This record gives sequence, structure tokens and C-alpha cells, in this order.
Amino acid sequence: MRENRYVRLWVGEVASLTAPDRVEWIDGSEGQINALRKTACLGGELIPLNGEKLPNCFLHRSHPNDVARTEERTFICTPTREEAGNLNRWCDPAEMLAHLRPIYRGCMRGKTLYVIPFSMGSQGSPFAKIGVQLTDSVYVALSMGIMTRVGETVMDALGDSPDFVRCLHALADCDPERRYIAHFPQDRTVLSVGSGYGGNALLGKKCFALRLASYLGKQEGWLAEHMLILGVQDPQGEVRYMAAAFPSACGKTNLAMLVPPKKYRDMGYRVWTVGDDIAWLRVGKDGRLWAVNPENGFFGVAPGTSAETNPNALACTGRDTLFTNVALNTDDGTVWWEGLTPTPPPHLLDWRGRPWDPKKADKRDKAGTYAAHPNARFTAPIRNCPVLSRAFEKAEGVPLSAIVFGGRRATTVPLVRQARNWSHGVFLGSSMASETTAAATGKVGVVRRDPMAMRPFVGYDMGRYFAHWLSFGARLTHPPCIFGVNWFRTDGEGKFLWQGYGENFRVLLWMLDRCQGKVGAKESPIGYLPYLSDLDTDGLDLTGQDLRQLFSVNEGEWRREAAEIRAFYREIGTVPPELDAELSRLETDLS
Ligand code: SAT
Ligand code: MN
Repeated sequence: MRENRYVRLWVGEVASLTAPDRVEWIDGSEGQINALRKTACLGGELIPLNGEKLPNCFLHRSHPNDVARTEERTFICTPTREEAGNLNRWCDPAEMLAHLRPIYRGCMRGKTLYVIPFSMGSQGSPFAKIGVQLTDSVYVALSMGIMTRVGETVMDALGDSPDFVRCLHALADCDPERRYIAHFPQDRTVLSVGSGYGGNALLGKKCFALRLASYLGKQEGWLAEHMLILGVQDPQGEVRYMAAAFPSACGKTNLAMLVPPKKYRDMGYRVWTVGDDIAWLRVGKDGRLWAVNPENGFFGVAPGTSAETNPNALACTGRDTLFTNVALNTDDGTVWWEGLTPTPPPHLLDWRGRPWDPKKADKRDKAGTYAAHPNARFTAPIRNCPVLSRAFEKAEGVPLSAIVFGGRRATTVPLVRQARNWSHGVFLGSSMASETTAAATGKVGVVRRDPMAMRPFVGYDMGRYFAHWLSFGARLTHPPCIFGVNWFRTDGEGKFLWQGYGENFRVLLWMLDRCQGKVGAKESPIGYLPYLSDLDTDGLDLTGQDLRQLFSVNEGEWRREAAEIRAFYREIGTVPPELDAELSRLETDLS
């Protein structure tokens, strides 16, 4: 592999601090991957699965205290607290290093230090950025090999340059009290210790591609977003692209791989997946907003994924996949999770490896009683996706017709609405809220403000991030239309009013009709709402009353919403005046 003295120097420094027995450079070859899988199986980090039914697939069980992102242990370490802003946990860089150094010291004794050169974005793309991750976990090394482009070609692309993001990860003793996910944006460095879980440990993902990248994007004039990207192909063969932001575990992977209902497929409609979690956005020379997915795999939520809900995701997991915290079927060495099939197979070990008793399953304590952990995941190569867009590898990405902001809201927020213009769209994104999910530690189901689904992922001050978003309004001569959606509204009994999944395609079509100016819309205090006759509801199990409730805008609820947004803006403290004006207009229109 090509040498780079900056990488070598840094690896040397880390090795002398952490004292591994050996250092192994990841070249990305098939032979090396196979050897690593063997090592992981020997060491108990991976369990091989049925080689015929699930070729090259493995099960990983994490430490039970380490099953989700830990926002309360995630820090932005900038010289001043102001740079990190009021919503991030801030720590002085020197103080953080003083915490971390003793934890790292000698923590890799007896272990191998893996050096993983990786690229976010396809090589040669103006979007692409290089990182080097060091880790003591073979599971993390293998996962990085799925989620990013790794190895020799990355070192070739880096050449003699010092321009790479330093990502140091150590599982160490996986002690939650000594767990830190620390970001140093000025030094382009991430230091993570004490967790082997996805977003805490696969540092190319949230740490680099969102937190550090959002900071770089602010400096360099682009955006790093928590968004899926998909293309809708119409019967004439024209493909239009949209990017959609939802908080973790709110169905981004399902929407990205959506299968249109049969009648639309028969008409010739198709959906193509470009990405399911992260989008990097730039203004093109043509004044449109262009997007790439910088990743190379999916880190999807397993529970709820089935041949009905998401056949494409299921197909992604058929080979070369790592499953984390799902149940093991001891009869045939396959895996299972809640929702995969209506009835579980008879002999399962739960996500912790204990015999599972289905009679004890209690939805109030999923982690304690379900077969799979509610945040169980699959890590699958993007090339496995049957509906992968041909544009995925395109250096310049895809031009966006629409941006969608969505959350999980049982009440208040209608199925779909459109922002009046760019700044109203930014307001809509900035005021998003969603019920919390199992993807992060903490209570599930509590409504919290989650601007652009980026609350846990903006690497600097939120108000300045909003200002950065607003600045694109002037730069885009052909801006995408901005929409808000909520698939999760419920009736009085707590039942979802909208079927979701493939039926969301109907909403995508309305949005694209709006982008092309094909249909009108009703003005309301919260943006444009569809004329119900423009949304195809034919063949849906939906009463007229349900439909009205899906779109109802209750002024009392919205006055409460506006008051919460006001309080949230106050908490941020640095919200730009344009957004303040949007909020004032909402308040006035509601009164
Ligand atoms: O754990 S990850 O951050 O990688 C997944 C998610 O929460 O979106
Ligand atoms: Mn995510």
C-alpha cells in the first residue's frame, strides 16, 4: 500500500499511547476480509450464520450496555463554548484530552490496532473526503469495510497530502462511565472510546460525515445532512430526485427503498435508491442543489423489516451482511427479528444469546423481553440493493427537485404540507419535532425538537447552522421545493391513520406534481396543503373522516406548537431574524 508520512506518524503516536500487540493495515482485499472474519469468529465477536441461506453473513452481539448512540457522552470540543452552541455538549479540547489520554493509555495491549483508510464519497468526486480510522475492534473494522470505501485505492487518492480526517476508536473496556465520543472540528479529529455501537464507533458515519462535515460545509459553502436520497422514475422514463430528513429509526431506509403500489408499477413508475441516511449537498453551476450519498452501505434498523414492509432492504441482507443484536434461529443458523414473519420460529436465542420465550414478550419492555433488540441493525453493502440508482456512483451526484422534512408525531402535524418559499422551508426544518426512538439511549416516545433531524449531528452552533441553510436561498436559482411530512399521525385510539410504507408513494407523487406546477394547493398558516382531490387515495383503506383528520390543522394545537418553537428558539439563542419573522407570521396567522 502507498505510504503517507502523515498517516504513518499519527499511527505511530497512537500505537505508542495504546500499546497494541500488532498493527494491521486494511487494504480492502477479499483475502484480508475473509481472514478478519475468521479472526472475529475465533475471538467470539462474530457468529457465522448458515452459509447457504445467508452467505458471508455473521451475527454480532454487542455488550448489553452498548446498543445505541449515547448523546449524553457525545461532545463537541471547540476552543469556545459559543462555537458548539447551546444544544451540543461542549468540552474544552485540552480538558477532553486529559480525560481521554489515561483511558487510551495501554488500552490495546494484547490486541491488534487496525488502520483503515476510507473515503466518504466516490473517488474523484468533488464531494469526496478521506479519513483514516484506527480501531481495536475487528467488528468495527469489518463494518467500516461495508459502510465506506476502504483500502489501497484510498491511500493512492490521498497521495502525500495531510488532508484526511483522523478517527481514533477504541472499544477499550466498554465502560459506560468511561465512554466518550469527542469531536475536534478545528483539528479534523474524532476520538471515540468505550463503545462498539454503530454511530459511536463507525466514525465515518455520524461523527465524520455529519458532525465534522457540517462544520467543514459551513466553512466551505456546502451542507452535510441526515437525509436519504431517492429517485422517482415516471412512466416516460424521467427520474426526479428528492432528499428527505427524518430522525433515526423513523423509516428513512424504508422510504429510500420504497416499492410503489402495484397500480403505479403497472403504469411504469419506479423508485431508485441513492442513499438511506446521509446526503452531502452542493450548489451546482446550474443553480440547482446537487446531492451525493457519501456512504457505501446501509446500517438499517432490522425490527419491522419484512418482505411486506421493505423487500428491498431484506434483499440487501441476503449476503455479506453483519447483523447486530438480532435473534439467532438455532435450528438453521439464520436470524430473526420482530416483524420479519408473523410468527417466530420455534427455537431462538434472544439478542443477548439466551433462549427466548415468546410468551414473555411485552411491548412496554422491548429491550428486556423481545427476541431482537428494538435497535437491532443490519450492516449491508449498498451494491446488494436491488433498486440501487445508477446515479449512486456519479461524481457530481443528483439534482434535487424536492427536500422533505419529516418527524414522528401522533398529533398536530398533517400528512404533508409545502413550504411557501426557501426561508419558510428552512423555518419548517428548523422547527421540526419528533418522538424519540430506540436509536439513541434515553426515554422512547417523548416529543423533542429535532431541527432538520440534525439535533444530535450538527458540529457547531444550531442558530449559525440555520443561517447557513438560509444562505442557500440566494445561491440557488432553481431551488428544490421544500415539504414537511408526518406518516405517524394517529386517531383517538392510537391507531395510525395512514398506512405508510409503499403507500407513501402517493404523497411523493403529489410533491413532485407540486414541483412541476401541475396541481394547486390551499394556503394555510402552516404552508400549502393539498386539495384532497389531487392526492390519489384510490384503493386505500381510509375513511373520509380519517383523511380529513390526516390533514386537519387544529389552531389550538398549533398555537401550543408555536409557543414550543418560540421556547426552543430562545434555548438556541442565535436563531437568525428571518426565522424569527417566519415564527411571528405563524403566530399572527393563528391568532
Ligand atoms: O447509530 S447510527 O447513528 O449509526 C444510526 C442512527 O442512529 O441513525
Ligand atoms: Mn441516521
